[in-house]
Amino acid sequence: MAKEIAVSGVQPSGDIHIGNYLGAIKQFVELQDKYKTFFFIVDLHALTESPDPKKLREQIINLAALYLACGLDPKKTTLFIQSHVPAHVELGWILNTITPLGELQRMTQFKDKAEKHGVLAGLLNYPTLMAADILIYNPDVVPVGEDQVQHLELTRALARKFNSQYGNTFREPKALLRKDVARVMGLDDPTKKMSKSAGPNNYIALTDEPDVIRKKIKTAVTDSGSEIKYDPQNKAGISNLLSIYSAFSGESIASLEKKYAGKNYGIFKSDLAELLVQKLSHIHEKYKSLLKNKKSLMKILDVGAKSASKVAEKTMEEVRKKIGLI
Ligand code: AQP
Repeated sequence: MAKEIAVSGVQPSGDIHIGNYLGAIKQFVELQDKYKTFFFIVDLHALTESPDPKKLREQIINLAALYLACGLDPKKTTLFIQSHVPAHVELGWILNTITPLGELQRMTQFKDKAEKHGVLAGLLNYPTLMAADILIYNPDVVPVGEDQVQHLELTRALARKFNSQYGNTFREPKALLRKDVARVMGLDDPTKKMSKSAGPNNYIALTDEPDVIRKKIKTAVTDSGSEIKYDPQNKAGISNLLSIYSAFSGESIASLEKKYAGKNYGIFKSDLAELLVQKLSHIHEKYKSLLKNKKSLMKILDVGAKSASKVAEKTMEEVRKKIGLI
């Protein structure tokens, strides 16, 4: 039987953090053995945040190295840069023509980011390009963090609409969420999700040096109490740190609560920092070594783009026929 298909990506829009890792990249690595996988560097989406061109180029290569350092294997997965498969943009445009404006305007990410960057058409149309990124590979599942579920719902709605207007073409892919940590919260504001664009004190980057990790965990916001207890409503900060601890150690939250009963925040935070230093050091070392050979990274991405293009072109042939372009 043919393997099911999984598709997803990460934007090269800044330091990749433990939220991106736990919500997305860790799942990518787990899925590459079971599924036929397409994972990419979402560079066209990163343009919606007006990046410095030189920095963007660097972040694209850095993300490629990080994907590999986290355990993605180009022999098992198709790894590529979104803009190297131009069919994504063509399908994105076609999907724009069946997307109600109101649907785009009500997206939470658009509303949040429009406040920061002003109302740019690219920000508004982000979800239709994302729908194209996904549907062009006709996947069964899309591993994402919880923040992307709304966009995935729109993707499913667009697949349905296209199918009913032009005949059955796309599958409706399901979001694949991690049950334990679908949403990692910001260290400096645990009421909002951890985010690259929220500034370095908000997140632990996968490439942070040990002392930076220790300092960030030490200064992470906690509530005024002293009990190490999971209670996201009343103790958002400590609950977030417990979730992170549990995700990286594999220990349940209940057993961590027991382990730290009667101990203070300082001891808990110091143990968490050492855990993160230890778990991330392997990724960081591998990342630094991979970056020494950028040519070889680009080669992997080129091979990936060629292989992704074949699948994407096949879908586009069918789409062009269905809508009357050919
Ligand atoms: N805080 C989070 N918790 C769990 N998962 C998260 N993801 C992002 N933040 C968290 C997941 O990471 C994947 C890649 O995200 P992205 O780079 O495409 O963009 P994003 O969701 O907008 O991530 P950021 O970090 O907030 O970036 P900026 O600040 O540039 O917008 C997605 O699967 C996402 O769910």
